[in-house]
Amino acid sequence: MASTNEVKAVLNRLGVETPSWAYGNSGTRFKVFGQPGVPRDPYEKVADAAQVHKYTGAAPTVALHIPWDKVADYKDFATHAQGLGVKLGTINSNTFQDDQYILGSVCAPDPKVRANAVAHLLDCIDIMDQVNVQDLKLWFADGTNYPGQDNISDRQNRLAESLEKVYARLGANQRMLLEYKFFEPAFYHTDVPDWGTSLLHCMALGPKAMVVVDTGHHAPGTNIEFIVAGLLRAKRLGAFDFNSRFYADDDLIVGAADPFQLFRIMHEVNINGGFDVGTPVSYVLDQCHNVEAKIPGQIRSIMNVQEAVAKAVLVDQDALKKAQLAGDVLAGHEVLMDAYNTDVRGLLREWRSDKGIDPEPMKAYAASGYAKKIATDRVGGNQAGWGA
Ligand code: PSV
Ligand code: MN
Repeated sequence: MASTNEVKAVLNRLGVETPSWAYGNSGTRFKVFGQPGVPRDPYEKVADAAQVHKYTGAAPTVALHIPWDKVADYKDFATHAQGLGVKLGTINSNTFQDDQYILGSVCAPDPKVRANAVAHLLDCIDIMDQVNVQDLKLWFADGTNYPGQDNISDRQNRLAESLEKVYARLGANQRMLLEYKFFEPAFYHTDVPDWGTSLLHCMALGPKAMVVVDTGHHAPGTNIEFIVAGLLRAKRLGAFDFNSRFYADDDLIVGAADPFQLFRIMHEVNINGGFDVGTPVSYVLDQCHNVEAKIPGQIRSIMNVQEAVAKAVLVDQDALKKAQLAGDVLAGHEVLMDAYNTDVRGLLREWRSDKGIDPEPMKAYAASGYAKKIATDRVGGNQAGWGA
C-alpha cells in the first residue's frame, strides 16, 4: 500500500472546483423547488462556494456559467471572490437557452445563428481575459430529433469551422475544453455525442483543445475509466465534470450512485499521471441539488471525491504490477479491492486536522449557523435558478 503521506500529498494538490449553478434552485421539468437562503445573484453564489472551501479546504475555485453569472464588473467580482478566499474558475458557455438555437448553435443550418453562437463564445473568452481564467468549457445541445432533419456531416463541418474561430482567439495560456453527451436535449443524434468525436475535433484544432468527461454523459454500462485512461494516454483529458447518474444525466452527488465506479476512474487517473504535479486535468463538480440542501450537498461531494482519490492512491502499485505481469488475475483484482475496501475516513480527518480545519466538514458547517443566516438575510429579490 502507498503511505499515508503519499495520499496526503495528492490531497494537498487536489482542488475540486464547484459550479455556481449548484447553489441556485434547480429541479426537473416537472418542478423546481425553491429553498430558503438561496443566492439571488452571482456574488451570493460565490459566497456559498467560499463556505464549501472553508469547510473542506479543497474547493478553491468556482465555475461560472455565462450568461447566468453575468455581472457588470468582472474584476470587481473576482476581487469579491478573492476576499472570500476563493477564485473564479472555468467559464462555461451557454448556447442552449436562446430561442434562436432551436435547431442548434454552432452546428445550426442558419449561418447567422452560428455567427451569434461563436460571438457568445468569444465574449466568454473576453471575460476569461479580464479575470485571468484559463478554461473555456463548451457543451453544445446541438443535434437533431429526426432522421433527415439535417445532414450529419454538414453539421460536423459547421462545428469544426465554428470551433476554429474560437480556438484562434484563445490566449497563450488559455484552453478550450469540449464536453460530450450522448443524448438530450436532442434525441436522434447529438453533434458531440462521445469522447471520440470530441477528441477528433480537439486533435484537429491543436494542443489547447482538450476533452471533458462528464461522468453523467454516458450510456448505462459504459466503461468510463477506459475512456479516461485513453484520453490521459493521448494527453487530451482536460477536465472532469463529476456527478452521479442512475438513469440518464441525473446530476446527483458524485460517488452517491456508484462509489466503486468513481474509485475505478480515480485509479486510472492516478496510474496515468492525472494527479501528478502540473497535471493538465481539472476536477470540477457539475451537479444540481434538487431535494437536498445545496451547500452541504457540495461539501459531501468534495468528501466523496477525496475518499475515492485516497483509495486510488492507496493501491499497492508494485503488488499490482507484479500480479499483472505474472498473469495472476485474482491477485491483481485483490490488490485493487484491498484499496477500495480500506476505510479512508480516518486518514481524511487527519488530513483536515493537519490543515487546521474541522475534521468533520458536514457537522462543522451544520453547526456554523450559516444556513440560518442566509435564510434570514436573503429575503426579497429573485432566487437564482438553473437558467439565471
Ligand atoms: C450539460 O448537461 C452540462 O453537463 C454541461 O456541462 C452544462 O454546461 C451543464 O450541464 C449545465 O448544468
Ligand atoms: Mn457537464
